[in-house]
Amino acid sequence: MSQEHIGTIVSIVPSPIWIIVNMIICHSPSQYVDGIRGPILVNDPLSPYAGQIDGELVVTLSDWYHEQGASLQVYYLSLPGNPNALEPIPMSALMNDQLWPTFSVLPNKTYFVRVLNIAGYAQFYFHIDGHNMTIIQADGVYTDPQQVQDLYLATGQRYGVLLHTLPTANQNYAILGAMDIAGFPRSAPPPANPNVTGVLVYDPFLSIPSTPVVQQFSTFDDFCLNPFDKIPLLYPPNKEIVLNLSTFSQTVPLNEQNRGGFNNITYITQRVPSLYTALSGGLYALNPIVYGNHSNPFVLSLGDFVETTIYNYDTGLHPIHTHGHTVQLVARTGSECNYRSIPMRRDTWMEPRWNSSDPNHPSTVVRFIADNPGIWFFHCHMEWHLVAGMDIILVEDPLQIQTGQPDIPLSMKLICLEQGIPLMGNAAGNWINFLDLTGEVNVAPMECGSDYPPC
Ligand SMILES: [Cu+2]
Repeated sequence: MSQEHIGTIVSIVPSPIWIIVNMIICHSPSQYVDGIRGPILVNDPLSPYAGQIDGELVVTLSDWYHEQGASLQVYYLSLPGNPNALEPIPMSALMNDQLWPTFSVLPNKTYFVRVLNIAGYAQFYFHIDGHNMTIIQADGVYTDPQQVQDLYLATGQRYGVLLHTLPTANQNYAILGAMDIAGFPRSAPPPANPNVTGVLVYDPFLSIPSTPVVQQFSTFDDFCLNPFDKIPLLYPPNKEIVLNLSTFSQTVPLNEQNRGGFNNITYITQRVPSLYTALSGGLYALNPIVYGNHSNPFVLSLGDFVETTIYNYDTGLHPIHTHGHTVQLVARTGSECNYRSIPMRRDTWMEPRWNSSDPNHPSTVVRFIADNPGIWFFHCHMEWHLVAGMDIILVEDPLQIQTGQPDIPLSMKLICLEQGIPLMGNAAGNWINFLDLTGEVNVAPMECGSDYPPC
């Protein structure tokens, strides 16, 4: 890839946030698992906890494969080659992209620890021997203090916790990041190294602790967290979106693929990016058909109170992530904190697993206000599921997008031109008759890795 995209990120969201940087996202999205990922830390001088913090630590948890993401994606999506749609299992857990990282601390201090799961596939438990933690932030949303023993982080989730160190420096302590291997396919071989250990160093001249054995992690239901700002439950919703999450097959001869999606629609990249369709569509931008059926678009009006219910028709784990919003965590099957008057908000939440013998499908319910015009990706945060099409787009107030962002940055135009991606038109690239979808992409192209041009 010879082009670069120069942009400016303006964030009013307090830390930690993170982004995935993909240089050639259309053809090799799985570069994410190759390591093109990392945290962006946003310091917040107005943090309600600012006066309590003596220092900061950043901990990333991730999974590492010994093959490149593009090859693994080809394997995963191939129905003939992978008939049971088994996700590639990572080889190793990493903490701050290494094994045995050290974190120096002083006794009797309070540290703000930002913990991020930037793995492509694995969920993680997080544990610090001999210490409790106090959650004060989830996905950038401040919470009331909630003391916990351990954390559970789905892919894409971030926590900010306060760690109060012990009064004396007579021992160093292990920090454990442990993959939730119960979430992996049962018939797949387990990871070679599912645990990674770091060290909370009180005194570098004292011994390094060994990897701890935790019989049972003690975690906290994030639907039971309390948002610091006490924003009440949005009521009543005037826009309902129901999404049935499932996996299925594309049975096109010689192009049979394992796919996933919502409402039996698998997301497929269209000829024209949806943002360009919205920008060039005039009033047609309000009509969902112009984005293409396989963009799985939902058009929202400014100010809509949106309720989204996601039913899990698959037996696997699915951490759902939305761009553009933090959503109110209204209900989750099995939670004791459903339909509270002041629900927690965050941008990534875990779907409950479905037991295939259960006629009822578990679900989550979230709400948000459509107050942020844009084309927002809403998807499972596991990279393999994302590339299999477990995604929709929220087309939020498209006429305001046209007003607020009337043009595309030059560097982005050059990237598209080099790849033959049109800058205007409906999903199929038609711009004279915006309602003519002849040519929209209804079949997921054969995956063939990172070769360019695509096969
Ligand atoms: Cu998923």
